[in-house]
Amino acid sequence: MNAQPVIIPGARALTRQDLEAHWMPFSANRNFKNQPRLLSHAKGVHYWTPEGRQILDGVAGLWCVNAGHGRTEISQAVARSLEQMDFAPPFQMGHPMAFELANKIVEIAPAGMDHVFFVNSGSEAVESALKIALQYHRLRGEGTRTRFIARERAYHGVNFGGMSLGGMPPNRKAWSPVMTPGVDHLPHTHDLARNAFSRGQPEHGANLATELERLVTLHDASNIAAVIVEPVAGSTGVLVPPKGYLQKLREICTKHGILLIFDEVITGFGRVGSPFGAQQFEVTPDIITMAKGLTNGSVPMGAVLVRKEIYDAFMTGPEAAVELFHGYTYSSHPTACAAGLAVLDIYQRDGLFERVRELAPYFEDAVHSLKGLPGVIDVRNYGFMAAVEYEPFAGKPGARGFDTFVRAFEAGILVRAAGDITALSPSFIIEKSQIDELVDKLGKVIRATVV
Ligand code: PXG
Repeated sequence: MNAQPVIIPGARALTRQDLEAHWMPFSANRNFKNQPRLLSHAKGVHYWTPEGRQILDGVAGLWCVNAGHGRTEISQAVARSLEQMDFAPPFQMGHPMAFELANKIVEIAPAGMDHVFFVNSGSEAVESALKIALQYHRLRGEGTRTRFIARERAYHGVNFGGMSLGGMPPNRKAWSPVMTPGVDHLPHTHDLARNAFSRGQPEHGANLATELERLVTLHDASNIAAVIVEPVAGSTGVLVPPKGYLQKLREICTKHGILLIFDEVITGFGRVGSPFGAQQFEVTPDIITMAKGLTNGSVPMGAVLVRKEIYDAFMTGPEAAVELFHGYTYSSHPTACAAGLAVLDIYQRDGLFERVRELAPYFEDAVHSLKGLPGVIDVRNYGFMAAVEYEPFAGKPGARGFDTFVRAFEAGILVRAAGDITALSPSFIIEKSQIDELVDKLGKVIRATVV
């Protein structure tokens, strides 16, 4: 699995000019193009640069390559599927793999959540979930339920709905005038004063969920469609839910007829040790959004999983009428379905979600060994998610996190910067010795930081 890939001899190196046309997403374009960090091959838990330098992947690509890179079962399934049928129209037509994959997802889903709507990304999953929530209420004669409640420090993708629900200030700042109206934010749960260096779920903060009661009193439940949260907030630096917090949210939503949406784009497919965070935290939402690990990052795909009652509410009216005016050209694309089916097989056959549960305590001990290093103000973790938070450089928020990320790459490890936080989220096939290597190299980078 960790065999050296072939470095193509004589491959032309890209010049600065070659890098110009591609406007890179969520990237410091000029900084990158002046000092590029290119990847050309991947296998197992490693990437290689075009020059042949090996990089230990500490973030499963971008929280998505849960089963490790270069799985031939996936590439073969994708190749077969492309040969057999490159595309099938998803509207008013179907192909068997889409139904098979939906069934496979339902098999590992929380009980009672049994219908799947396919999309092509996490952002699209969120937009679709919001539309489904709005129309669900309308179909049941509760069309006044149009407001959404999200949370500070949330990330729900980049489209208009998800961006409006998100709680990342830079994302909100640029497009402030076009934010979806009728959105409120619960407080985030990050509490360094009381919870720093928590292992697993923090002790303090369940009461923050009762802020939802305040918003219900303010707006009246009859105006609120849904609450959306990531069970563990990922992009803003691994914010683990305090003990009892998600349960409280569920209770309040149920009491007021508000739908609870879990955005499991990161926490889905084993990252927290169960198929979904819903099972791990023993809280069943009404809707789950997913993407990333669904295809092991190999082919873009996302999905929305809903409770039976929600699907059933749509299955009324004339049988020949379209129930939900929503979908994408590439919803349930055969290539993505083939990848998804192969990936779910791997997760099951190799017991990869169980492996996360087994190795999580080892991973926890390893990351917490960074406590006490200069500038480290918190270490936190859950399942195969962890974060190390730093005292920011004076007057330069985010600079320390980015500097750590760049020097980590130079040291041979891929980590993710989220402000002044380093996030780790390895593939589930990582070995103990590789966890040691990852944390050891990160520790050396942290020690070498020049403040
Ligand atoms: N919801 C959640 C919870 C996510 O983490 C999205 C929605 C959007 O998914 P797409 O597929 O549209 O990107 C995400 C994506 C990071 C990082 O650095 C995380 C994501 C994307 C890019 C960077 O943590 N998560």
